[in-house]
Amino acid sequence: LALRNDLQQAMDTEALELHYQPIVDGHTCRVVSVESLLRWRHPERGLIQPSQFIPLAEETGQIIRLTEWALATACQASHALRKHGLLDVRVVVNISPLYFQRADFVQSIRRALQEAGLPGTALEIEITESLLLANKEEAVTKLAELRELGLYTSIDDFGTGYSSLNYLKNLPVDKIKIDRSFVTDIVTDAADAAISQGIISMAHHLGLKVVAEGIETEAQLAFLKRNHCDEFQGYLLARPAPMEALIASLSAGN
Ligand code: G
Ligand code: G
Ligand code: MN
Ligand code: NA
Repeated sequence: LALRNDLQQAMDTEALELHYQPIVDGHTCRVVSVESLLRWRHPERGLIQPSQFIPLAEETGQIIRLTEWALATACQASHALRKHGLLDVRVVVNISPLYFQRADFVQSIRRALQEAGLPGTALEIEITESLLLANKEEAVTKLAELRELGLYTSIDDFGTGYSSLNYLKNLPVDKIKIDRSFVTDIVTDAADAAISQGIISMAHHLGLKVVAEGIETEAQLAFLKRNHCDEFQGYLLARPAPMEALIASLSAGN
C-alpha cells in the first residue's frame, strides 16, 4: 500500500517518465511513430516496470490519473518532435481497458489534444484486444469517434487473447500488432511463422496495417519484410529512450 502513495507522489514529481520507442515503416524506412512506455524511478526500489505497477494502478483507480498524465506527457512529446521538424511522427499511447471503458474516454482524448493545441493526427492509441470483447457496440462507437478526430488506433498483443480475426470485421481500427511472443521464434518455429503469415494476410484483406514488435535480429526482420509486414519495432531498430535521446538520434538522420 506504500506503493500506492508513492505512485501518487511519482506523478507529482519527476519520478515517472515516458520513454519512446520508434516504429519504422518498411516501405519508406522512416520512423512513422514512437510508442510511449512508462518508466518509474522509485527512490528505494529502483526502476519499477509497468507490469508491476499498472495492475496496482488499475486496482486502486489511479490508472485514470496515470493515463491522463501519460496523455498530457505524450502531447508534450509531440510538441518536442514538431519543434525539431519531425512533423509526421505520431506519439503512441497505451490505453488501459479500464480507461477505454469510461463514458468520457473520447472526451478526455479530445481535451488533452485541445489543451496542447494539437491535431488528432499527433496521437495514436494502442488497446489490447481483450477490452474490445466486453462491449463491441460501444467500442465501435468510440473507435469511430477517434478516427474522426484523426487518430490512428492499433490492437496491441494481437493473437494472445480470445478474439478471432473475424472479430476485427467492422471494427474501425487502423493496425494490429503481432505480439512479441510470435516474433521471438518466427524464424525457427514453423507454427509461429504460420500464425504470423496468417495474421498479416488476413489483416491486409481487411484493410489493416500490421506492426511487428519485439524484433531483435536481422533474420526476424528479413522474414517479416518478406511476408509484407508493414511496420517494425524492436531492440534491433531502437530501444525505448527518453525524448531528448530520441530526438538526437532522429535528427541525426535515422
Ligand atoms: O515497457 P515494458 O515492456 O515494460 O511494458 C510492459 C507493459 O506495460 C506493456 O504491455 C505495455 O503496454 C504496458 N505499458 C507501458 N506503458 C504504458 C502506459 O503508459 N499505459 C498503459 N496502460 N500500459 C503501459
Ligand atoms: O505490450 P506492449 O507491446 O505495449 O509492450 C511493449 C514492451 O516490449 C515494452 O515494455 C518494451 O520495452 C518491450 N520491447 C520493445 N522492443 C523489444 C524487443 O525487441 N525485445 C524485447 N524483449 N522487448 C521489447
Ligand atoms: Mn503497446
Ligand atoms: Na504487445
